Formats: sequence, C-alpha cells, structure tokens
Amino acid sequence: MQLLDSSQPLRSTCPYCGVGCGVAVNQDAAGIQLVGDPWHPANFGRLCSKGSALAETLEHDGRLLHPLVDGQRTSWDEALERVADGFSQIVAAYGPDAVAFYVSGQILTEDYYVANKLMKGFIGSANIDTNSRLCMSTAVAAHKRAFGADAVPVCYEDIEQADLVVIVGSNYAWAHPVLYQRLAAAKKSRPDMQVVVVDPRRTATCDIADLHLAIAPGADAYLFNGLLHHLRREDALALSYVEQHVEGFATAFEAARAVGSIPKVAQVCGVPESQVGEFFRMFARTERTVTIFSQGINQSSSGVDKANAIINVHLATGRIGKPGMGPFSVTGQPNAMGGREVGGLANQLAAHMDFSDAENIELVKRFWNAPNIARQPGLKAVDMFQAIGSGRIKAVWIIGTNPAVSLPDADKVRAALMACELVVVSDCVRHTDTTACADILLPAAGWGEKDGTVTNSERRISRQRALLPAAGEARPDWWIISQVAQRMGYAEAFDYTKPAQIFREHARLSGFENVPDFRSGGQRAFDIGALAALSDAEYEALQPVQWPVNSASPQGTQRLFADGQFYTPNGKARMIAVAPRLPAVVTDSDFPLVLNTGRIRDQWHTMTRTGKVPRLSAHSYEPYVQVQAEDAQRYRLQDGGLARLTSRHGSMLARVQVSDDQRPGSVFVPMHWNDAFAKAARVDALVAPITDPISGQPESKHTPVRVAPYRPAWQGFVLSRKRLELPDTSYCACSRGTGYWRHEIAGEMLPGEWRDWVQGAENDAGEWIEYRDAAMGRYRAACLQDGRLEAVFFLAPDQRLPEREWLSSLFGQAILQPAELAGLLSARPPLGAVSDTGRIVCACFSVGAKTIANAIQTQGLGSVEAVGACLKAGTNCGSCVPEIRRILEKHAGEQCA
Ligand SMILES: Nc1nc2c(c(=O)[nH]1)N[C@H]1C(S)=C(S)[C@@H](COP(=O)(O)OP(=O)(O)OC[C@H]3O[C@@H](n4cnc5c(=O)[nH]c(N)nc54)[C@H](O)[C@@H]3O)O[C@H]1N2
Ligand SMILES: Nc1nc2c(c(=O)[nH]1)N[C@H]1C(S)=C(S)[C@@H](COP(=O)(O)OP(=O)(O)OC[C@H]3O[C@@H](n4cnc5c(=O)[nH]c(N)nc54)[C@H](O)[C@@H]3O)O[C@H]1N2
Ligand code: SF4
Ligand SMILES: [Mo]
Repeated sequence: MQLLDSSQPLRSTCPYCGVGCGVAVNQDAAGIQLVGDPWHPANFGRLCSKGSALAETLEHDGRLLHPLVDGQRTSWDEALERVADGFSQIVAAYGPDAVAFYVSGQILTEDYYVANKLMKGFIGSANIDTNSRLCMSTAVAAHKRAFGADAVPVCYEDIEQADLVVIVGSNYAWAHPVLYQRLAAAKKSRPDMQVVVVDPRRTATCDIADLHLAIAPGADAYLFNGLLHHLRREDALALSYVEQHVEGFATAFEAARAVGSIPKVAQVCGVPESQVGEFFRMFARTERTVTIFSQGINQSSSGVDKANAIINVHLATGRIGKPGMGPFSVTGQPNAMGGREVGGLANQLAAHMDFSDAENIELVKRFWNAPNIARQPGLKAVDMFQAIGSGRIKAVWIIGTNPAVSLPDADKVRAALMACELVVVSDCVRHTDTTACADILLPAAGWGEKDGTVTNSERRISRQRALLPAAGEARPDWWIISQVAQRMGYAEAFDYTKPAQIFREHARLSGFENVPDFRSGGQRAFDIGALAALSDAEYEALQPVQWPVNSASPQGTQRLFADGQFYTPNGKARMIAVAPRLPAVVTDSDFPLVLNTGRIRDQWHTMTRTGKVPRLSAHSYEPYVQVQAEDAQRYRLQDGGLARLTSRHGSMLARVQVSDDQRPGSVFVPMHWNDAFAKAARVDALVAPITDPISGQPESKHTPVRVAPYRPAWQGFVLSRKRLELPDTSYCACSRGTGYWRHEIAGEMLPGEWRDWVQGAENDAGEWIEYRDAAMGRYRAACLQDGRLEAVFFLAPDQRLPEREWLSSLFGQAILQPAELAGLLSARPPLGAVSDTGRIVCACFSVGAKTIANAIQTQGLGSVEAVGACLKAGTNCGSCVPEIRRILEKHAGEQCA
C-alpha cells in the first residue's frame, strides 16, 4: 500500500467517534504509520484503541470493489443509469414521496449536502433521514426547544475547567475515550474536581467517579426535576440570570416540584437517599459544572424531555456560556454534527432551516434554484422503514449505514428491504446484513480515500483527507450522488467536480440572507459564511475551526451564549415544563427484565471495519449478555453458558456474563454483533420500535425481555487460518485473530460422523489427526499441512472446553515442534510455553487479564503505573486503564511477593 504523498505526514481526522481526533499518517520502510496529530485541538496527539488501529483497517480484503446489479458486476455507467432510471420511474408513477434516502452521520458534510439537496430540492420529497435519528435527534430537538437552535454551547476545554462533571447515560471511557482521558488527566492534576456518573450499570467510566448513581432505567427526568426543586429550596438558583435571559421558569419549576423532595426522588430513581442528597448538594455548591449526556438520555421514548430537564438546571443556575460550565450533548458519529448542519434529518430543510417557516422554504428554493422544493417534513427513520414495509415507499437508497442491524425491530426492517421494489446500497464493504438486501450495490470510497469535512462534538470542522488511492472502482459518495442527480435531469445543479466546490456552496447557503450577528436580527446559529470564499488551496489546508465562522467571528467561536442571548425570537432561552415518564413499555411476568444495549470498547457499530482488526477483536469476541448475580440464579443462567433472549419482537443467543456491575432486573447486550460475524446475535431484532413523540428517536435502551438458558446438543470452537462456513450450527461467533479466525459454535443436531462434518468444513487436503471420547461425547481434530497448523476443532456436549490462548498462538508458527504436536489435541502446552494469558485487556500490547493478575500477585504491583512499567499494558492509548484498575482492586492484598 502506497500513500499518495509520502514526502510529509498527511493530516486527517479519525472516522470513528464524535471526539474528532486528528491523525498524522506517514510511510516508512515498515509500512504506513499512523499517530495522533499533536497539533489537533481535539486530541493533542492522543488516540484511543480504535483510532490507533486505523492503519490496520486499510487493506482491501472484504471491500466492495465494483458496482453490482442483481449480483452481477457492471460498469459505473450502467449502475448509475439503473439507479437514476429506477428512482425517476417510481417518482413519475407514484410521486416523490414514494422514494427515500437513508443516510448516515459517517458520510462527509459534502456527501450529505448533495444527498439532501437532491432529495429536498429536486426530487421534491423530504424523505431523507439518517441514522442520526437513532442517535442525536433527541438532543437536536431539546436544543431547539431550549436555545431556539441546535447549538452545542460548550467546548472541550470546559470539561477540563469544570469543578464538577456529571456524566449521564454515557459510557464516556469507552465511547469517547480521548475526551475521557482529557477529563481523567484534569482530575488527576486537580484532585478537588468531582465526577458523578448516572448510569444503571457500573461502567468503566465509574473508574474516576466520586459518586455513581445506579439509576433505575429511564428515571433520569425525575432526578433532574428533583434537582431543580432542590436548588430552589436551597436558594441555589441564579434568579437574576433567569430574570434577564430565561423564560418558562415558573411552569418548569411547578412541574419539577411535583416530583417531590429527596426521599421521593430516591425512591422512583431506585437510588439510596444519601446518594441523591450528596449529588444534589455537590451540584448546588459547584458553580463550574458541566453535565455530559448521551444515549442513556437520547434513546428513550421521553428523551427530549429528559434532555430538557438537564438543560433546565443549567439555565436556572445560569451555568451556561461561561468557562467550565454548560450542558453537553456529546455526539456519537464523526459527522453527526455535519449532518445536522446540512439539514439531513427528515424534519430539517437545510443549513439550520426547517419547514415551519414558509420564508425559509422560499429562501432555500431560491438559493438552490430548486424546481421541486419539499414543503413538508418527510418520514423519520422508524416510520420510513415501516412505509417501506407497507409498500408506500418503493425505492430506497441507503448510504453509509447498516439498518438491517441497527434499527429497532430489525427482522421487520430486513423483511421490508427484501420486499422493496428497488434497494440501492452504497457501502465500502461487500457483505453486510444490509448489502444482502440490495438490488444495486455501489462501491463507496472509504476513510483515507476520500476528501471532505466533518464536524465534531464541540462544533469544530476538520478536514478528512485522501491518503491513498481508492480501492478498486470505489468512488466518493458526493460523486456517486451527483452522477445520479445528473442522470435524473439535474445536470446543472449537480455539476460538482470536487468537494471544495460543494463546501463553498454549503458555506454560502449558511450565510445566505443570514445576519452574521444574530443579536441584530440574524436567525440562524449555523453560519460559516466566512468560509464561502475559500480557494481550493485554502480548503485543502483548512485548519480545525469551530462554527459560527462569519464576519462577526472570523476565527470561529469557542463557546456560545456568553452574553446570555439565545436564538429565540426574544433572545431568551426557554425552560421546559417536564412531566417525567418511565419507559413506554414496562416489564411483566412474560418479559421480566429490561434489555439495555450499547457499545463495547474496541468495536465500532456493526463491525465492518473494527471487526477486521485482530487486536480490536481480542477484548470481546462474542455477543454477550451481562446479568446481575441474583437474576442469574433466578433465571438459571450460568456464567460462561449460552442464553436465549426473547422480546415481543424477536430473539437472539448470547454468552452469559454474570456481573455485579449490572442492576438487578436489568441486562446489557452490546449492539455490535450481526449476521456478518455471528448467527442469531442481532440485538435490534429484539428492540421495540417505540420512539420519542417529538424527536422520533427509538427507545433502544429499555426493551422488556426474558432470558433463559440455552442448552444446545453440543458446543465447541474452531480456530482456522481461513474463515469457515460451518454447517448445522445454531450459534456461531467469528472473530479475527492474528493469522487465524476463531469460531465459537454450538448446535442442536449431532452429525452422524464428526469427522465428515469437520472435514467438510475445512475442505483442505491436509493431514488430519483426531481424538474422540465417545463416552463423554468429545471430539477433537487438527489439520496440518507440511507441519503447519491449518485448523483445530474442539467439540463437546457442554461449554467445558480448553482455553484458546495457547492453541491460537500456534498459528504464528511455520512448523509445529514435536512437543507442541504432542500436546495439541489435549490443548496442553509444553513446559515453559506462555500458555494462558486470559482475555486481552490491553489491545495495543496484547496483554491479557491473567497475565496482569499474575504480575500483580507475583511482583507485588500496586498501581496502574506499576503494571504499565512491568507489562506496558495501559501505556499507549490508555483505553484499558479502568480495567487494569479493577484487576488491581480485585487482587489487592493477594500479593505474594
Ligand atoms: N467504542 C465505541 N465508541 C463509540 C461507538 C461505538 O460503536 N464503539 N459509537 C459512537 C456513537 S455513534 C455513539 S451515539 C456514542 C454513544 O455513546 P454512549 O451513549 O456513551 O454509549 P452507549 O453504550 O450506547 O450508552 C451509554 C450508557 O447509557 C446507559 N443507560 C442505559 N439506560 C439508561 C438510563 O435510563 N439512564 C441513564 N442515565 N443511563 C442509561 C447504558 O448503561 C450505557 O452505559 O458512542 C460513540 N463511540
Ligand atoms: N440496540 C441499539 N441499536 C442502536 C444503538 C444502540 O445503542 N442500541 N445505537 C444507534 C446509533 S447511536 C447509531 S449511530 C447507529 C449506528 O448504526 P449503523 O450506522 O447502521 O452502523 P455502522 O456499522 O456504523 O454502519 C456504517 C456503514 O457504512 C459503511 N461505510 C463506512 N464509511 C463509509 C463511507 O464513507 N461511505 C459509505 N457509503 N459507506 C461507508 C460501513 O461499512 C457500514 O456498513 O446504531 C443505532 N442502533
Ligand atoms: S476518541 Fe478514539 S474513536 Fe474517537 S475520534 Fe479519537 S481516536 Fe477516534
Ligand atoms: Mo450514534
């Protein structure tokens, strides 16, 4: 692989989370080297485990390399023609609302702008929605209600400058690792700084928490209403600020008072009174407070109200617009913000304008010279897929997202796509659960191959730059969409030849008939008018900058609302009267547990990129369900056994992890696994398609389920150089190791003869050795070729199987030694071999839990730093530090040195 320019480090932005870290990429004799960009203001050189493994995702294996129509390779011309014709014909026959785009917070602003313009200005429907509906739409709606615009008040420095950081419904340590590290470093240097975590689970984020409120699922609005009431009683409000800059206080306060005082709040939140009291007192006495919130708030049927209950306490205390304070909705995807800026949600129009104002519609129509401007909001994601299912929408183009995995009620979503007349999917990857439903597949250029901009959580616009030539015939999304638009008859409005041209148009629209200073009548917060005149060279060299960037703030804007003026008609912020509600569907005797879902440390969403990287797949290699110990007992679930989870909508299988991090009555399952990596492991098949009435965001965190032990006829694992298609398994989870694939499997049907089954799966003409214990139902086999290990199979009637670590290490060898061969089928390493490292904790240096525990015990290590000095674990990206500390806590006092 050869960089486009290897004479100097190329700078770009990480394509994963909304922290938006800068990266610098170089090439030397050893290959492509990628490090954190020391100059980028989001990360100052830091990267997390995912970011630091980016270079390992660049190989072309698994990529979609050519356009495919009905599974057959075609030319771009043919494929684009087919898409344009398909959409045009359906629009002509059934009207523009019979088609839809479903796009993503992972495409670049330029891609997003073009897709939105085509649907809303030219096709004439607002049926373009995005996976941000599942992610940030709640925060968008709450910001608009409170501030009159979707504008994030704070910047990253505020987190470091705060004296109290409240983290609500966010597993910051795993989902925004570099920001978490900035916070952890600030707390270390200022130990008086306090951190409170509000989350039903004990997460890695609790590592630095002074207080963890393990709140009952969905109860957050009671907590924040209770806080508002408490602040009033304690005379801790900024009443003169409220007087001058806020409206709606009286009704918001009345609603809050209904929640009652601390004992009542504690009861409904399921948290000890003392903890609620402690939190309220901390909040009351600490002026510099930042409240971070994320999917534990947003993904809820009352998410908008919850977010406003949080914003209310900041407005009532005047803690906004000043250093070290403010409500902070952190964004998930790298360009969640960019999508909001172009107006890519179905209820937005463009550049912070929506359909509520006829003048805005005329303004956008004039600017685009649009023949068919949409005048009504389109369908939000969940409704859009229901309309696809009912046949109301007949053609859909999916760009940069994997809805067959990530939307609620995912089995229905998949069925809807299978039945839809025309499904076009643009992706970088050939085989995903969604590409499996497509009629036409368009190969998109991936990260490192395309140029454009993204906006991070603190409104900072950064460049993603092309580092490498595109794989195969892949093309950037903006190009693909523009080509289709041209073929639909809109040649002039979509004659784009480069992203800089699109960016300039987008910047111009943001400033079009907008007054740079909103205090003198400008209405739109999003204004980057000052960037409209960038030359191509200036765009190429664009440095990270925070919007607004206009004639009033040509260098960008670090913090909003410093002067207490908001984007509402009278300039005042609005407090909202919130009547708290619990999750829409409650548990009952059939479905007695609450299913909570979310992220793990080293995987990104549906794993299309992170799943390719061995060191990111070692920390968690199987879908799992975390269950609290008494619940495990009650439902007869065994740690390490398999379980079936069932809701009213679907079911799945997962490995049981018994853990006291979990609240009784609540279970947690990662959102990541899907058919491309597992069998029967899509958690969204279970999630109810219930949404917030204002934002349309699904309640992905609180689905009632039951969990029962799953006892298959046999279980086993296969380690193999190739990825295998295994016959007759009811459960399978594949993960990539260094030089091999790991398959954890289970099945209902015992094959007549294991040898045939095994050799049918690994159909290489190798040399086979086998061991069978018919009485115990155990079978083991290995395939070798010229002394090199090709595959091992371990099959048993239950989960009692040997550790995989030593066996996997044998794939690193060209020839097995006699002692290794002798121990192979008993999984017994020769004396002195590194055998069982345990589950990998440190992804950067591949250090396992058992190695760490062992070093703590034998060498008397007493701190994270000591573990780092001894094993290197935790010394690179730092993502594993919370886990190392927990291992230390567990083994404290066991030292035998
Ligand atoms: N490693 C990794 N990082 C990522 C991503 C990834 O896929 N992998 N994805 C990115 C994206 S797109 C997003 S949106 C962000 C999401 O980032 P986060 O929102 O931090 O991640 P989640 O794990 O979805 O959920 C956060 C927490 O909400 C808690 N929660 C559940 N119910 C409740 C409740 O009722 N109240 C409260 N207070 N908490 C609750 C969960 O237990 C969970 O710990 O992460 C981004 N970063
Ligand atoms: N149960 C449950 N469900 C959830 C969530 C949850 O917490 N719980 N979280 C929700 C949230 S917050 C989010 S953001 C979604 C995420 O869910 P998705 O968006 O469905 O997940 P990804 O795996 O990120 O999908 C991105 C796809 O785009 C492809 N891709 C990458 N780069 C490009 C590009 O440049 N161009 C194109 N055309 N394709 C590209 C990738 O290969 C991949 O197939 O999941 C949501 N679903
Ligand atoms: S925190 Fe990690 S995933 Fe997020 S942008 Fe930075 S390096 Fe990428
Ligand atoms: Mo997200």
